Amino acid sequence: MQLKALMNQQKVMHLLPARWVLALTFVAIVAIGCGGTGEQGSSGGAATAHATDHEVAPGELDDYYGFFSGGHSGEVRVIGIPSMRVLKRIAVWNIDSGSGWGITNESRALLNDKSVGDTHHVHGSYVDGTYDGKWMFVNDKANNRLARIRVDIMEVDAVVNVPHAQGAHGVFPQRAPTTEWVILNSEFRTPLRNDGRGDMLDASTYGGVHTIIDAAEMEIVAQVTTPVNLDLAATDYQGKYSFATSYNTEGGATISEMLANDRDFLVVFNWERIKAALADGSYKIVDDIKMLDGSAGTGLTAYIPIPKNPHGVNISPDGNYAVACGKVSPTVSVIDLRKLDDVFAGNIEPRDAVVAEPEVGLGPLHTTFDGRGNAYTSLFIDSQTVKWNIDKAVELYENPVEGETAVVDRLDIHYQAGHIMASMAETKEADGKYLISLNKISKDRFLNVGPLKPENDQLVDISGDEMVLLKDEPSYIEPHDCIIVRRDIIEPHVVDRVDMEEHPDFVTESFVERDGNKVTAHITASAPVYGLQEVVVNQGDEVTFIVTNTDEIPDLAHGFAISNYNVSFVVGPFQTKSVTITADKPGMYWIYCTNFCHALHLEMRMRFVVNPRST
Ligand code: RUQ
Ligand code: CUA
Ligand code: CA
Repeated sequence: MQLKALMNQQKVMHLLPARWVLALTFVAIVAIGCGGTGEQGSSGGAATAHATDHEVAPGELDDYYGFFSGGHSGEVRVIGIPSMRVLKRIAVWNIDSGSGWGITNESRALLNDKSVGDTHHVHGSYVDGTYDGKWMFVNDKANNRLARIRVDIMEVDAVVNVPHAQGAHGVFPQRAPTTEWVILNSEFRTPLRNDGRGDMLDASTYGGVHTIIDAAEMEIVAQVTTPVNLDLAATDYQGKYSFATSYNTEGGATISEMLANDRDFLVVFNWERIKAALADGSYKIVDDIKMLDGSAGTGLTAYIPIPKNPHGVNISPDGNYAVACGKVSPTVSVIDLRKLDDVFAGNIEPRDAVVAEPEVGLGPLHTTFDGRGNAYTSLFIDSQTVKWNIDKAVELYENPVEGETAVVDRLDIHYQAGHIMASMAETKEADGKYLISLNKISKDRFLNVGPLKPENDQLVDISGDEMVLLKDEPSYIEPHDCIIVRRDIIEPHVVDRVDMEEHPDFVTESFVERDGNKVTAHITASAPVYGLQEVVVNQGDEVTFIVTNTDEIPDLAHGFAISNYNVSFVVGPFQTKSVTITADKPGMYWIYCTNFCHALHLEMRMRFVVNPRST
């Protein structure tokens, strides 16, 4: 192992619990023992000859949309690639004072009054193995939910709350023939009916949950339970199988327990058999949800042993292989999906589906693809992107040749890569142009902004034989993952205004109505005036403001903030949003437009008058 890798490892050691340090040191020793991981990382920046033109001049547009999860910021970001310009922040699980997400009635109904979330993985809906530009799906690991984003308006339109699951992490839509199902893994094993009964400290009773969600209805179809945990997720290109890595096959509740086994599992879920079990009623209904037992021997699942505490699982764009990263093993495991039918038929052992296990470096987490037969794996501990050839790895696994490796290039990254993603790599149209290494630590790459530093998303040109680092991009907490989608797939679907009638209470005439102590103000917003000049209510009234932006000009959004009443939201052209407050503070409060819309934007105001309760 190179010195740099060792140093990086030292740097990360103090971030990790002592027992993990021990385990990782063990892995490092093993790696040294078998002759290390080989080549030097290329410097990235030296070789520029084949760099594609990644500069996007002022006024020019990007070639790709990147959809990035925002980690515990709770949002999803839309980033132009290759410029890396942040184009939009889509509020998902967070409260956003800008858009009013989490403040309006419409968004609060979806969020169920929760205000935190942890987005890890964003994936688009598919037709025939490539994106159809309709939806994005994103998980919430903290509050165990799945959100659907409409690509046409880039806002969340549906949320599913997932019971029986904690650590709702890996998410993946069905890739073919179309996205009917979306699967969501629960990374944390829990008591399956977590209602406080039984010995809650007895981890042997816990299980993991593979939740199947109907993409169109956004309802839970079923949950398949496993004795092991289920971490990252993938689906195949045929609509036959879904996958989960499992690092806690020990059923442990502590780190040392979870690291006991040398091998854990890639768990495969057989959709045909799941559908058959649902059809013939072989499930239990728990809290209104159909729950299927996916333990070994039920036939619904296959458990493929792979080393050790595996993390990411990604499917090669030709649909032939699943690549699972070893995390605590310096290897990645390549599973030939064409052998899965034989595994389920009992013709071969699950482990026989593993057709390569190349040693790539320390801390392999995730893998992406260029569509030319190469895979790119992120190495957390080595702080590298390693490029390796899949066919070569399969060949060498069968016939090892002394001194030969499937690794073709290494690029040092800065620092500690988590996820990695190449352009269109999660589709059959992987084009091998750009790759983004989503690094956890930026260290000295940016101006110091205090104790909480940005992460570093690095853009890499992968169009040539050698990888070339193109740019560093600071990012706020904490993109785990992204997808990179060709512009021509997304752009035709994006609209400038919604259909006004989408909202049942859209406003074309402004007026106020009263029903007892409930007051509803229907208000149009059209630059530079609201449809009402004042709304007068009595202290204690429950007041609903429904605001429709009746301007149809693209770019012309209006805001609606109520002074001292903790209300602020924006409405895009033809959009309607509403908010309900209790008028508990007597006085006169200006309602004003927050979004600069007109030369007289500052004058776009109206008064909210709350008469004091007569005593
Ligand atoms: S998982 S890099 Cu959701 Cu690796 Cu974060
Ligand atoms: Cu409307 Cu500013
Ligand atoms: Ca383990």
